Amino acid sequence: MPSYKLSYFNLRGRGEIIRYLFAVAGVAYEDNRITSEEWGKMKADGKTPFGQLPILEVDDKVLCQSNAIAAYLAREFDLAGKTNMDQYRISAIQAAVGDLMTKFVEIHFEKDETIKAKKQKTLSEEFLPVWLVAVEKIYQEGGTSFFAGDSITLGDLYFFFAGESLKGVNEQVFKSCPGLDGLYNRIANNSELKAWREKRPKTDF
Ligand SMILES: N[C@@H](CCC(=O)N[C@@H](CS)C(=O)NCC(=O)O)C(=O)O
Repeated sequence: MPSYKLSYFNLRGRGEIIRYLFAVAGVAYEDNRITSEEWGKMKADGKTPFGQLPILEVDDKVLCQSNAIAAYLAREFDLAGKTNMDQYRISAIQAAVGDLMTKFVEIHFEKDETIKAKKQKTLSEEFLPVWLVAVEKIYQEGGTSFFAGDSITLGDLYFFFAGESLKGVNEQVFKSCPGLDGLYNRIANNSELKAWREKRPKTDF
């Protein structure tokens, strides 16, 4: 087994999907949480290919881009689905979650309170209802207990990551999507993921 060192900020953010993979696979890694002072120096040193985090050091190789790192680890840990169609389904969920997170981040950093409220309203009344129906449909079409087969994969972890944020705003968010509601609870009950969520550092996002 190679040595793994994940460097990211003390946030869930773009690093958490990688931490979920290590947790579910039961693989040891260094969870290196960088302070803003350390980041200034690290960025200047040019160790990160895009001048951004996360990066994952696998022995002496530096991997970058969170989704690429997640896909790499999922394949290493047999959490990447079995078929081409499984991989499509995982990619579709990853992209859908990416779209949702982009909206969240945009709203979070909006300084004008009127624009912020307007963006929030558009998200909850227009974007999210369409998103939920589409994700529920992708799940139901699979006809299995997880997004891509009958065991947990990277697709489920992306969905769960988004679900945690959505539930932080509205605990009942999946009420009208019975498939997603059951799926969320099934993933939440994964014992390794549960253990990680209980012990991880508490951060706002
Ligand atoms: N596409 C990249 C985006 C990475 C990214 O935006 N990283 C942010 C934190 S979430 C960052 O490093 N910000 C600090 C900076 O740019 O100086 C990925 O998914 O890894």
